[in-house]
Amino acid sequence: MRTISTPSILSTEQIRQFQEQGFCLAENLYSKEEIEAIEAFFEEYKHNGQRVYDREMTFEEIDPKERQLRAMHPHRYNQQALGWALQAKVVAALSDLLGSPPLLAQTMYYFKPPGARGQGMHQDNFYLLAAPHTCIAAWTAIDDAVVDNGCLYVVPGSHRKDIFCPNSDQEAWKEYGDSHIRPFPRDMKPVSVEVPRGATLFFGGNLIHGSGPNRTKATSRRTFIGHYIDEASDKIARFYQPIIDAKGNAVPRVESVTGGGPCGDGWLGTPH
Ligand SMILES: O=C(O)CCC(=O)C(=O)O
Repeated sequence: MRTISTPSILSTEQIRQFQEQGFCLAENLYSKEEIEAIEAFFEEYKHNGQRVYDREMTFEEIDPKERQLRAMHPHRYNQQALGWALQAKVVAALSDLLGSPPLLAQTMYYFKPPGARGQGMHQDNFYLLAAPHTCIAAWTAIDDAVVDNGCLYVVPGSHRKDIFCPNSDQEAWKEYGDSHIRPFPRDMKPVSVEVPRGATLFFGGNLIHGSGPNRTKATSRRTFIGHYIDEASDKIARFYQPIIDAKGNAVPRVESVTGGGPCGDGWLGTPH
């Protein structure tokens, strides 16, 4: 990743935090009206099935017992969802962090209702296999994401490490989303990152992260997520094709590689 000298929307402090710790928070990139529209769109989908989509959209029940649901790649099936992923201020913030306009690889929407399990700790580029640079996430809270309803946990500074998670020390990592009490390697200190409704957390594809369970009785923790790659990328796992540029056009020059798959799959805090 390169960084431009004169950022267009983020502050130098936000960029410094991203470079040093692997993540930073930006408020008010999406307007109040946009957040309400995203919320209404996915609530309609949940209640009315696939009729709101132009074409059938994958809707994974990633943990049926605990109702941990996520919509996968809504941008491929609906223009509005594509527009939210390529919203101008989000693209500007990503450009500030990457040093060039981002390419879109994935969108997801997590419903995470009361009682849902968390997501086991992982590094996103384990799944995306973006090369030569790692990927980046824009994670926008639709509900205030706090410890009680299952906010993200990140290991600050771990973005500098190679991809090794969830490959190593599997039991410790995969249980994290469920219990928060499993032992971690000594130098790994996950911290909770609370994100208010409407704010966007950016984090690098090598940053170790996961999320806690939703322990509330009545509060969901819904999130709209985009994963992006650097303009210089020339490889990505097949699951993420087609790669889309900031104007919404497919970018055929990015080659598919075998392996990888849906982000976080198999590491959802449930014993396997
Ligand atoms: O929101 C969550 O619970 C997990 C999201 C995640 O792991 C990701 O966006 O890469």
